[in-house]
Amino acid sequence: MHFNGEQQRQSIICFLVCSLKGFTMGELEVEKHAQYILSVEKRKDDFESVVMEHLRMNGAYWGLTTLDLLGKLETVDKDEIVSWVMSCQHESGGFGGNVGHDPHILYTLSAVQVLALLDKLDVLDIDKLANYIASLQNEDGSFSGDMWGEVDTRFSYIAICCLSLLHRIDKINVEKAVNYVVSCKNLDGGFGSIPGGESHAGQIFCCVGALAITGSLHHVDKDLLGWWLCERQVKSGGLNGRPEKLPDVCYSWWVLSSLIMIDRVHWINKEKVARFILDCQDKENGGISDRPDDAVDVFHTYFGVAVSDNDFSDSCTPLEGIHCMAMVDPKPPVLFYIVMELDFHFLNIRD
Ligand code: 3PZ
Ligand code: ZN
Repeated sequence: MHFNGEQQRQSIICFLVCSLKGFTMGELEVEKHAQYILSVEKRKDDFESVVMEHLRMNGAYWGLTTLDLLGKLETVDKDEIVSWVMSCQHESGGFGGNVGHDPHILYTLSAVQVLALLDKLDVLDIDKLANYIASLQNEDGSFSGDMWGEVDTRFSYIAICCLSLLHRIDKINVEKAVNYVVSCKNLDGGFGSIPGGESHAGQIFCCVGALAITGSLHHVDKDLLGWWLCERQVKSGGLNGRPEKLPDVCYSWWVLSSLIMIDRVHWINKEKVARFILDCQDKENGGISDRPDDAVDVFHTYFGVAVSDNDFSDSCTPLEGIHCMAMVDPKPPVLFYIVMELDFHFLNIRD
């Protein structure tokens, strides 16, 4: 499906109006969640921060993206963040999770996302970074996470997403990359981490995302996969990642964004998902947990806010419309890219 500029603009306006409608419902504790994120950043040496020490780059991405979604990005010192991010870059071109840590593709994507979010991609030596990512592609098209070689379709998505943000997708063998992801497709319509690996919502998000970016969604059996994904919704309204598992806020994201990419998100009860997420808020101190009454963390706060932002849009369906433009020239307007990291970053509204 193709949309002209006007339809594209209308989808976006519709989407924005819907998001605002969601916020004026006054149920998502916008102020408190922003305060929570800012407080985590300040408490550098308590337990939570020590656990997160080795993945501070991911944490920075989750936290900053949440602040941006909540309209509070102005409260941070952008130059300080940029210089910290750059101090995590290794001579190979890849980024570590913190200063002095070994580079890994997991942290490299977060670093690129943070810089894109702050509109500072120009501080990067883009070709050096793109060459680092390309060096992680294996002969069979798969990607390793770092020089030690663990292979996983998550890394295929990360590599493809990163290179697409950097406009350097041509640095890898896209055809082989796509074929490898397709070789991880299962009979249930889902995808695993390696060929024959069990289907899992997080892994499905990565594989469908990689195929969406490369314009290869025709490899997905949309009805079969859509059915499997819809079955992830449990009685409480929350979504799980695999059959028989408990619901978890972060799976709302993996499942819903996968459904959006295959145009089947209307198959799910979005109001019930929203209700579940709202029930996971710490209404006193801010933050969102994996399920009601658990401890909050930055990761689930990010996914909870991201899904709320998109899915309070109840009867309105601009998301699918926007996704249909996935194959348009991938120049990310950062605003949309952060709202929905995968689906909107292809949009080119700069005419
Ligand atoms: C969490 N990681 O391996 S982790 C993560 N999980 O680095 C971050 N839902 O214990 C936070 N589970 C919390 N703040 C959890 C990121 C995991 C995902 C664990 C989790 C989430 C249920 C059990 C893997 C992108 C990047 C990484 C992941 C997924 C997607 C943990 C446990 C694991 C990890 C970190 C902390 C507090 C936060
Ligand atoms: Zn979770």
